[in-house]
Amino acid sequence: GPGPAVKKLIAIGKKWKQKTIRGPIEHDTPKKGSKYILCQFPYPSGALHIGHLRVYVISDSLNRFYKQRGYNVIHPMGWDAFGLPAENAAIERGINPAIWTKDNISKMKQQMESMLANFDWDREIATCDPEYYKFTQWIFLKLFENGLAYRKEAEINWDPVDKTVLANEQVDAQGRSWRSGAIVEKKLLKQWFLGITKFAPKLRKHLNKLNDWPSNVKQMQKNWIGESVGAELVFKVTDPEFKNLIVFTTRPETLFAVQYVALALDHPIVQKYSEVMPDLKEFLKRSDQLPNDSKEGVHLPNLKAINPLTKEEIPIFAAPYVISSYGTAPSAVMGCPGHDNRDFKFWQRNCPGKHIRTCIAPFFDDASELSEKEKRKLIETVPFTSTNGVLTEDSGEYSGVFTEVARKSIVGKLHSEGLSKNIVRYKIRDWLISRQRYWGAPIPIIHCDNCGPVPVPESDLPVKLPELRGLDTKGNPLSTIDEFVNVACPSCGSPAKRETDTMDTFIDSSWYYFRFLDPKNTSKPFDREIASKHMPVDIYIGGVEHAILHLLYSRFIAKFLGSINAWDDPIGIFEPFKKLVTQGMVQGKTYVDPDTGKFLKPDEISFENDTSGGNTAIIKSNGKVPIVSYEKMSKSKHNGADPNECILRHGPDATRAHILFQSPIADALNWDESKIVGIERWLQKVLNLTKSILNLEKNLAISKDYKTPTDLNDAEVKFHNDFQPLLKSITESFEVHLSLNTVISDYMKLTNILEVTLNKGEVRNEMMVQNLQKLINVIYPAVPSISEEAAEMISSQMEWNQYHWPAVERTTESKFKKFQIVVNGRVKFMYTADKDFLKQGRDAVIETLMKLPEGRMYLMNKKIKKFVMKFNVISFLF
Ligand code: ANZ
Ligand code: ZN
Repeated sequence: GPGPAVKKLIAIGKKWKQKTIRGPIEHDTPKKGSKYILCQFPYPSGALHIGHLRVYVISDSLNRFYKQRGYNVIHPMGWDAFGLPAENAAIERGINPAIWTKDNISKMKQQMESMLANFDWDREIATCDPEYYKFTQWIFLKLFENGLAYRKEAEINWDPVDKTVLANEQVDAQGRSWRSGAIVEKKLLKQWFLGITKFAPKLRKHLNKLNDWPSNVKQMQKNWIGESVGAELVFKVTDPEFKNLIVFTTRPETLFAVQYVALALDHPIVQKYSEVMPDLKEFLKRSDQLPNDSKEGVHLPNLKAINPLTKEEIPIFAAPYVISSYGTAPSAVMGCPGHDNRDFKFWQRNCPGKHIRTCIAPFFDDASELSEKEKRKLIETVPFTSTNGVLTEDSGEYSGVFTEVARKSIVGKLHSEGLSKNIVRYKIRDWLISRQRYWGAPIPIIHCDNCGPVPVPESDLPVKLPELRGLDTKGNPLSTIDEFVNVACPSCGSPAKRETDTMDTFIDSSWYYFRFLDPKNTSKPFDREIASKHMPVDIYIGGVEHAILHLLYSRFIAKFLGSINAWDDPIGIFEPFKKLVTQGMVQGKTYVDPDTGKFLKPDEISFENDTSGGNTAIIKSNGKVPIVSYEKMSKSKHNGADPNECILRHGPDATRAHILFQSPIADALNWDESKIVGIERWLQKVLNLTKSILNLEKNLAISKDYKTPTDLNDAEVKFHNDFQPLLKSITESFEVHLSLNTVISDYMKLTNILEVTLNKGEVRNEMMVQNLQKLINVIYPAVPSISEEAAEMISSQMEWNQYHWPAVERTTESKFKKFQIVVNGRVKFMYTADKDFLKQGRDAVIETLMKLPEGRMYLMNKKIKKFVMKFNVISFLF
């Protein structure tokens, strides 16, 4: 168990718990405006894990800092409460998902309080509350009204474990579900979609304005949105039924090297020819089993395409590597093996040995730093995929022209012939939002045979989830509840059926930051003025795993809400999060048996003292030394850490400071609880120091507006000058660099300066107290209960505002200066005098020096040939 010193830290945490979770009280600095500091709200699983703790420690520290700086801080907390775990618990254990969720919320709230998080609990929301999802449904209706919510039959991602549909964003590169990890299946189903693609140009363009976002997150969004600037070119085909075939290309200047056209398997030409080509029909049948990047293809021998520029006839293939169209023109590609990797591979496989054409060569200007060898290598590279180059000799009037220039004039020429159209394409697809599950917001639509899909009238919102005792089926129980399903059509009154799909929970979280600003509004999701005043969120803290999903959806919904005038921002870009902070993962210490490769449980390890005074882990069963590494925490690796236990063992402040200290917030944090002792020692030192400084003089009290005196002695100057840069560094680490690990190390440095200075005893007591107060002020964001404890001691002796953020003072100069006395070019001795010493003039200076013992030794009875005094040098030439 913890020793007495640590026990005291734990007790202090308890003593100040209520006060610290209420946060700093208002103080008298004029308000500088407001700050909206938000951390991603959690799913109420029932237990905070250490990753949660890290986010909340970061956001709470920033919250307290800005409050001390005089801002009105909005720092809310709520619950992303719909979703599958509640439903699965309900199925497995027969518990009502609403009750399960409520229980978990109250457990997690307690855990947040035990780490002293200061959240605006009066803004608390849970997305599963009817008062909340009423407005999730309202937003859906607005999307529907604007043609941005629609239902269509589509090939969708089916998660066979969770028995529901997933959005593209929720399937990883390996084709697995983000939630269950199951390999996703394709199914054809009628589903609801949101028109995020309509916002693709703005979602792409405005990424450039997000200067305070990590560049990796922006890059991931860019890739996901997948903007391609190119042209649709018309290839005539030798089939009277089709005549024209449209390809999309970003490289029209490669037309001189095009050797074939490839069609997606769902292209109407492919569909038609499969009727008469058994091999094609058979190929289509087994195409499901082909990998995504398969370079197989089938030649359509009875058909040719005509290159719109060279008028040459070229072959046509059906090829699965051409990605099917979604609603746009049927997909086709002009194949250019000499300049494109995918086309090159396709050509090698389907036309092995056949000549590969090129029409672009690298261009080297005089300034090129490449060696002849490197140049030759580049010239010989096939495919040559660079977009920088010049067109080769066989390119007619474009020979020798730079690619960019050739591209523009070729497109211009084809355009005038009606064979080209400039176009920007996006890879992103509309957002599939219907889920065949119970625990989500019902889609507010009624299907009527006469009227089609009819929106539920706004006055009938929310469409409430019918209560269920317990669920016993996987799949969607809503469709089996007749009272829920059977309703009258709101439009014509005839018997109709309610939509039984619920919404993807990512819709709930795509607008929650608006609701936090106006959480009790019963008539609207949020007030326009209030939202416009406080949006965007100033600092948003969360995990990088949401780089695409949540962060892209939120940007979309914020822009949509902007487009319907639900909020306004002065620049009109409707970005929800100004600064984004993605905190690194917390990794657990993992022990592996070197013989078996098995992950070991903590109780399979013992620790022995090693020669250097540290601990060596030993495997109990075989006495061997395990392999130690830090890895993502998981049950199977037995490397998890429970934040509650850490708080119980070390108190909340030590836990908080330890988390901040261990690594920069964007980096991975290797969790090692044993390293917390350094933090504990520091906290004890802060308390001891407070006591000692206050004991310097009984009844010492400095006034609230005590100023650093001007008549400082050397020791005081040094003290002052060491202290101020650290205060500045701490302030900037919070405000500018978000470097919270250096904040903690600066705290320790400040503490040491105080301690050393106290021990030397050369600084007047008032100054010691003044700087102690500043230390206690600035540690408040990270270790609030220790700050409170010290503040209580100080305040019992004098009036003082603990929640004030100290201003950084300028460093001062000493009144004194050290002068070098130089004789015939050599420094003979030093003399400390008032810094204005030289202003007395030559004679007075010499007279003073002559009186010194060293002066008598080096200067007396000599004839001065030359005398110079400048800066801190006094020079004699004899
Ligand atoms: C000819 C060409 C020559 C191309 C060349 C590229 C290089 P990004 O910008 O990455 O999306 N493409 C067009 N539609 C496609 C589809 N449905 N499935 C697969 N590939 C498709 O790439 C755009 C390029 O991807 C287009 O430019 C086209 O190939 C191919 F040296 O046209 B390109
Ligand atoms: Zn109707």
